[in-house]
Amino acid sequence: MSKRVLVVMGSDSDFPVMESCFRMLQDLGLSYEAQVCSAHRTPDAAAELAKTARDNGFGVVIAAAGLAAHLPGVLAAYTILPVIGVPIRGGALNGQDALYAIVQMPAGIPVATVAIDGAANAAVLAAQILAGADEELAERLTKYKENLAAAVAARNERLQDKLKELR
Ligand code: RP5
Repeated sequence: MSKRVLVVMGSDSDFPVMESCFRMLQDLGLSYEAQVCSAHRTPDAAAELAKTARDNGFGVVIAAAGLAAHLPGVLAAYTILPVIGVPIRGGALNGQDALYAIVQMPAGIPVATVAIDGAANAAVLAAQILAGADEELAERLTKYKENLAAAVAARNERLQDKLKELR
């Protein structure tokens, strides 16, 4: 049994993007808890969540935020758990502000940053981290990657069929 995943979102307005993260966590058989908590609007609560995460049985933190997205970095400042940051698209800069805010962490406090709106990949990365101590999860991940490869093979076959029709 893997440790749980703590998912923290800067706002419930991040949910439409983060839905694919929750689905992927479920598909990979991981248990998770999710909270809305803001580095700017509720800084004390954010610190407390991160400080207590390890003792509460979490093995990885996923943090999603948009705009001046300091939430993942602030959580990372208060825990030794790996923190995965998800920059959320939006605002005048379309998520580039969130990407830079999350990825450009100072030495010693890393945040593993996925693509803008890369919510599903955050779940896969969390699973890959936890799979180091969970052989059943490692097998589920291996199967997941095999399915990805099979889907590419199927796409290639479809391409070859289309090319035959052109000739
Ligand atoms: C960030 O500001 C949140 O993560 C969200 O992406 C963005 C806007 O938040 P709301 O104004 O919708 O609450 O902190």
